[in-house]
Amino acid sequence: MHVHNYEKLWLGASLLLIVGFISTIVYGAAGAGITMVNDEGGQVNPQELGNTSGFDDPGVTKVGPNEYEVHVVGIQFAFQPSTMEVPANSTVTFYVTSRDVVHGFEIVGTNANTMVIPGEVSKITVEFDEPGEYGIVCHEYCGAGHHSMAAELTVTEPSNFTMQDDTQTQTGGNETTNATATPSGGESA
Ligand SMILES: [Cu+2]
Repeated sequence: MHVHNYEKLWLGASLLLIVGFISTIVYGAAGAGITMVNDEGGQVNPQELGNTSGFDDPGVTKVGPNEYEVHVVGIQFAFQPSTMEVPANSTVTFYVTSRDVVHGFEIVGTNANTMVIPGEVSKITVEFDEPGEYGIVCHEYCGAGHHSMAAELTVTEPSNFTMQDDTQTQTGGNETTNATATPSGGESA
């Protein structure tokens, strides 16, 4: 069978396009440090979060030099805590779970993005190189107030970073650490 040269050219070009499309999908799924959230975070009883280590007092905990853990609970229609602060150039591991229905957890502008399922702990590790403000949104429709379900993450200059008081108590007692004032203040005297 005779195939015209012009037709061969088009066949070749369309094959190239198909290979190109497959490559972009493979790169998007496996390249650029992208990994799926798996079940490594473990399981919890959503009714017992108040008695579950980490989720009984959600927030930021220092676990090593430049290493932080953040426990977050999603509820209709908020994240606990609603504001978080970590220093730049640190490794931050988020443990996120839900008390009621399926929620989403996305740190806008990063590739940190997971479903939040009651009973499951979604574990994501993020490295923030630059100080900045990040919005955290719920991106799984969870009910009438879904659109208002958001939180805020502040990545501060490491030299300006001070752990908030309640987390200092967790990591080692507050007798020696109450001399430095936190920038937020918040006294109602
Ligand atoms: Cu939602």
